[in-house]
Amino acid sequence: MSNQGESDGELEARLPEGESFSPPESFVEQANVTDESIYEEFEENWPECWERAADLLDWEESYDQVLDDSDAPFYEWFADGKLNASENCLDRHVEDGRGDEVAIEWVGEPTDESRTYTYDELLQEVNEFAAALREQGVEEDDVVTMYMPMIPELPIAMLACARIGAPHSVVFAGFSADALATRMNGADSEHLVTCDGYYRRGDPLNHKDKADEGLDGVDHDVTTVVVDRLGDELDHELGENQLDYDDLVADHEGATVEPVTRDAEDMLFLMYTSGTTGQPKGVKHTTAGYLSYAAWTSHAVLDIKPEDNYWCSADIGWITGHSYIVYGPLALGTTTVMYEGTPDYPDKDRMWQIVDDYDVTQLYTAPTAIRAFMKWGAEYPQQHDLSSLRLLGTVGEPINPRAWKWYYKHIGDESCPVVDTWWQTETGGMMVTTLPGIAEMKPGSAGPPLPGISADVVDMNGSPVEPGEAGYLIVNKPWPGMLRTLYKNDERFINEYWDEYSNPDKDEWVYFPEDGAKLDDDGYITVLGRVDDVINVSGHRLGTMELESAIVGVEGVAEAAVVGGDHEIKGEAVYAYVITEDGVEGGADLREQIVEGVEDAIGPIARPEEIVFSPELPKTRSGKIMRRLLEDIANGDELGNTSTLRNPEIVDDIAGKVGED
Ligand code: 6R9
Repeated sequence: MSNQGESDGELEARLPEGESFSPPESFVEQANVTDESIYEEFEENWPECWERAADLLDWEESYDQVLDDSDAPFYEWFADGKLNASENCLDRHVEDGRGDEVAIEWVGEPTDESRTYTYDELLQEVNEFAAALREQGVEEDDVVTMYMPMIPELPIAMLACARIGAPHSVVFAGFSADALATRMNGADSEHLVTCDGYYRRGDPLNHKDKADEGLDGVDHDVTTVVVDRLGDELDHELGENQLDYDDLVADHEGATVEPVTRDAEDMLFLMYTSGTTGQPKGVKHTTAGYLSYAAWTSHAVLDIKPEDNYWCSADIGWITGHSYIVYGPLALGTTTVMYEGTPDYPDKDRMWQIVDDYDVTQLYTAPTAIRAFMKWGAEYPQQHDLSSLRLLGTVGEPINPRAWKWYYKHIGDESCPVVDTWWQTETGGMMVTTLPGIAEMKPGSAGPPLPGISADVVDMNGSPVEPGEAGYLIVNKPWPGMLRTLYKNDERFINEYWDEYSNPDKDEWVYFPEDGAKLDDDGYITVLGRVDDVINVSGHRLGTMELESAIVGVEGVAEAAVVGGDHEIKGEAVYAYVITEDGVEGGADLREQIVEGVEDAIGPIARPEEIVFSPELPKTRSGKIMRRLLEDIANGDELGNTSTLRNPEIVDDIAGKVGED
């Protein structure tokens, strides 16, 4: 790579803040989208412009109308069109004669383990598993839950569900047994696909026990399929109503299942995400709107072409993995790389080893990972040939300019555009980012809204703010990939996303993503972070209410307040302020129990960075906990005015305890 001797300090001096970068010529020459007039074209032609996305799919029957807004905000897209998502991701590529091209390159955590699935092979296994699910009694519209790590059977199961019209609900494998039970109960899901275990930093990790524990908390009967990922490394037993994946697939060897004809607006999947209250939200995505939007953004932003070796390093248990490991890339017929393990196993160059081995052309990852790479040092990427890379992307949280520039230089060799993509579980796909073949890139600022997306930054009353001023991000026109509702909870759907800025009397509907943002003079949006009680830890959304209720559930805890504090690698980390019950000592034992309580309720990602015991929490006279103050304390910031507090004396006391343990 060039400029190897340059230190980060020198790089920063050369690339000062506020500077912008032009898309590299070599990239522009071959980009999928290069004509700037696309913005105008979409605006003038809205909503018909979205036919461009729909045209990326194969339809069994064409739709009558692009957008039906007669029952806003319950919008319908491409209504009355008919299609199948699995057919779009598999069969049509095989029919095009591309069956022997690679669909999935799976890289196991052990360095000697990998699997390659061509489109032919993937279609075959999806067919066999679809037949097995049917035989298990899975019917169209039954929700099938998947509680699986990054193994090929996860996308296979998702596509098998899509094939038979059964919506899936994937629960991140790192989530706890309780989290699994809550989601299965919430979705009335009677079917589960899980596995015995998987590798984490060289050790086999038992997953089946956690799944079984979760099943104990499910209030209805469930049939379970268990994938044997670890073989002899880990023994597991099958209980009642539990079947082995390999046996099932072998029983259906050679089976074919006709893809079920789905209506455009039929549910493709549910994905639970943390919200302001303790109960996670079941975000509902549909077949045509979601799939066309995932495919369109994969084409326009990730620049995916069939011959690419594209790699998104997210976990399929999150929306990023759904849209940009599975549905978008496979709909476009490319090769999608899937990695089981962590970036530092067996060593801190594993990611770059994979890029090198598989000639990865695009890499889509998270700022938290980039900050870790930065900390480990440029010598790790420098050990490998990364010249196959053509585009880099980030998602999940704001990226600081320093991390952006490091990524651009040390991974992209200053010859790959970096797309900083803002979007959410609810939006289905990317919303705000530069088009890599067109726009200038500004480190730290995601970019303008994509063509056809109408976003703005407003104040509390909904009036646009001046450039440079902080406000709230809003989206004031619908888009195909948007969530349709929260599962069986239309009322909460309206409350959570539409109440704040809409004007129902005038039939004006404004979507509120609950993020703060600012605009610059060129219309670029810098996303500042969540404005609700959600913490973004390593790009993962955690509700403070969920965390607090887990902590209060620990014996000896009377009250708890949780806030997000700045963290060098994770972006934000969990800070918990805890009041113990009378007579209970806040010490190492209780700390351990709290950590355990949080891991049991949510999962290890929610583990508190710091637990501070205090006799009281700072409260306003009306009794509200002053979270902002607790955030300042966590960050070691200067504390603002405390005169509105009922108990100002407590503040110094708490501040003195941070960093004590
Ligand atoms: C895709 C995904 C959504 C929240 C979102 C925002 C934050 C995502 C971002 C970003 C700044 C970016 N977020 N991308 N913030 N810049 N490029 O992450 O979905 O897990 O639902 O999280 O993540 O706060 O509201 P999800």
